[in-house]
Amino acid sequence: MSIKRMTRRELLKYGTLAGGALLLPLGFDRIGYAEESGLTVRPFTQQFRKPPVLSPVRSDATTDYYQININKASGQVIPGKTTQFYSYVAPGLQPSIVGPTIRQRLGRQSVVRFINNSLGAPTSVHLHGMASLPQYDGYAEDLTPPGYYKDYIYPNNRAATLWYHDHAIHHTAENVYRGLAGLYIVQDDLELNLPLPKGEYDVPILIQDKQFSANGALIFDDEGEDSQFGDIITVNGVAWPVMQVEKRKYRFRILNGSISRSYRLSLSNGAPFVMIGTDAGLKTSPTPVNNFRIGMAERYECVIDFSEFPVGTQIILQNLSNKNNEDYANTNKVMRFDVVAAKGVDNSSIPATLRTVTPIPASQAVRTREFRYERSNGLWVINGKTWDSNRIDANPQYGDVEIWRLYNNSGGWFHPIHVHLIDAQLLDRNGSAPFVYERGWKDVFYVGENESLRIIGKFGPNTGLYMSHCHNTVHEDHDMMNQFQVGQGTAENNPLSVPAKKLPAPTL
Ligand SMILES: [Cu+2]
Repeated sequence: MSIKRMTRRELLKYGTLAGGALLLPLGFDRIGYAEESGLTVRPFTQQFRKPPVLSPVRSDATTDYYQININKASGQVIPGKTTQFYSYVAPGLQPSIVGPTIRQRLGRQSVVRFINNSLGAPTSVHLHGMASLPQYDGYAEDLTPPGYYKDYIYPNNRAATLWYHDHAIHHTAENVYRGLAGLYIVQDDLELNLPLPKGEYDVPILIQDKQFSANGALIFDDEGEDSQFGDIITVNGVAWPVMQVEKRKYRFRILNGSISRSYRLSLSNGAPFVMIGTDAGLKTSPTPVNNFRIGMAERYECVIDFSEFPVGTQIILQNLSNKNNEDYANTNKVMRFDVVAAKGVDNSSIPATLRTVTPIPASQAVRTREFRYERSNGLWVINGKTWDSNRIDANPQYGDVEIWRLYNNSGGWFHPIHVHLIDAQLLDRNGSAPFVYERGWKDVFYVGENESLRIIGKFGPNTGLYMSHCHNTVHEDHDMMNQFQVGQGTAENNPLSVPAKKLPAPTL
């Protein structure tokens, strides 16, 4: 821990003990790393950008083949500074702290070759939200060392906003933080035939908080395996960008790709978000809200209608913050929308019915399991246990519907819990109905302070071993992760059955 860091930690402690920010400089709740190191980063000075869409290397009747190199690289994340980061990058693309977006159609297969070229550390790639076979799910111990590659096969069996990110055992947080994350969007005919905003008006927003030293170096500091909070908010790899939006409707796919920070998003002019989707795709019907909470790895989709605002209006996407996040001077801001004239007529609309999400009644469950997420003796544990790849913590049979009760008895932390493989639904939180925007298919559930959630899901469509963990990836790494096995474990569904291969790779 650096002396600077200690200074900051002492300030945090002092601020808490003294009852708040009054002792700190005006307008500063806490001293962020940038301010402490003398780095000035002003919000809303950089242009918004979308990550580039990755083209396949080749395609055949059923499958699109992609190739992504995992490298160390550098580029501009904050104005005027060069930052070293990790990068998912492909030939012809500029290396970025956010990977390229893969866009796919339901039913087509993807083969994505991830090549660990020069990272200097082993990797594993998880496509979050995809029902991949265990050997392609990014199992934490299915590592690709430097000088190796692995071809991941994805069935594209759900139309949703997914993301691919590193999942290497004990190093997920740092690898994701340094840049190993990208969006993966699957669309089906049903969705494409809806009159929702499309094409350039369908925009991904990947939010991550980071911290930098004065020379622009990325600082990873998990505060003693607790959490990694940054004082600088990036969107698609750019600090506090400004996006020119036409006077019309936009669809946004919002992903919280942060390590430990959750957000409560709102618009500075009070305009609503019309919520249309959850982690695993469209909801049954749109619901307007003035703000919503998004935990790490959660995805929410919404439509914002800018047609009601005059050209020149500036609207800040704000973060109202949630409990147990470290707030700094500008972590209450995410990005800004500047309204410009529409280029044409907006023919898009938000239909009253998006798709059918049939609720699973609790009565369908064949059993209930309980998982307690706790801090114990300096470790993050589930039911008192840390990760052990030799232990199976639950063994639902193929097709079983189960209720999982997720407990967080602490007031000091929140835990967004991710269950691999399945999509599930939130039945209730502390006995109350879920928030309207959570009502749909999800794979991450925000287990807040002193909360008990009941989620319900059907185990399939694959058998084998899968992980479940807190998506505060610092917690996950140390070691709030366990695993379940659907049905029988076989040689075929073993997550270690298709190991990475040594380079050079044959032509894809
Ligand atoms: Cu956690």
